[in-house]
Amino acid sequence: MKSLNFIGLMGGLVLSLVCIDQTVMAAGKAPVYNVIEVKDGGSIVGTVKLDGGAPAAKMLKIDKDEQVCGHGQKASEELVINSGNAGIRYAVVSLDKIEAGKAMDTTPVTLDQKECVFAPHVVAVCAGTEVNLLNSDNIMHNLHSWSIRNPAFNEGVSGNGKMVKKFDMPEMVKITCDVHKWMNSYLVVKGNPYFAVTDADGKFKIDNVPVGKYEISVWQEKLGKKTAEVAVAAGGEVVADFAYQKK
Ligand SMILES: [Cu+2]
Repeated sequence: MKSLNFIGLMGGLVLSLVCIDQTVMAAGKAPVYNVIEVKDGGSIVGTVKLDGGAPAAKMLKIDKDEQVCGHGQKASEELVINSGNAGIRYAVVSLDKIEAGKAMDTTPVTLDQKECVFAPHVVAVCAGTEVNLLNSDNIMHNLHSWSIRNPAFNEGVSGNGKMVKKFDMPEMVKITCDVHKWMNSYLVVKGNPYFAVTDADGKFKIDNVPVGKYEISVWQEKLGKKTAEVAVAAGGEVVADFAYQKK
């Protein structure tokens, strides 16, 4: 019986490994993207809002390195709502299925750790971009990337130090500081250049889109994903607004 149990266990393990492998493979199925000259492309603009009133910001308890991080509490940036127009900041709007268009912009970007907060809270880049990971504080921070398709790292970064990492694979990467448990951010790596992170008014613009119909998606870390259809006309500007409902 023992050996049968053992065989059963091994079989289960093999099955689990196969399942994990298939999950990774499925996640790795990014559409191929071809760079073409975009003639008379159009733009997509819009606002991402929260209907039903803004909830009070979640407060983060600061209980370490208070001389740098501040005393008491900080407002979480997991859901930042503009009190004027209900716009949501740090939502990522993208055309994930587009197969051809403008060139990828791989200009390096910066993700800072400042006063014990990641700044900005959400960064979106094209695959192949180098990210300058700064520590602008004079205390030790850590950079822990919860990545699967890109090489994961979990390294300390000394006060006023810097680390450079390149992200070659499309993936949503949560990045945390394991020294200060309230610190987190999202680095969104995309396989094409048609994306934008909403600004403080919840607004976005995606430009130089080839004429055609597309699926457009928005992702927000607390509210999830929404998808719509959009038709881009030559030289035109089409509006794609999104509204989440307050939970
Ligand atoms: Cu930290």
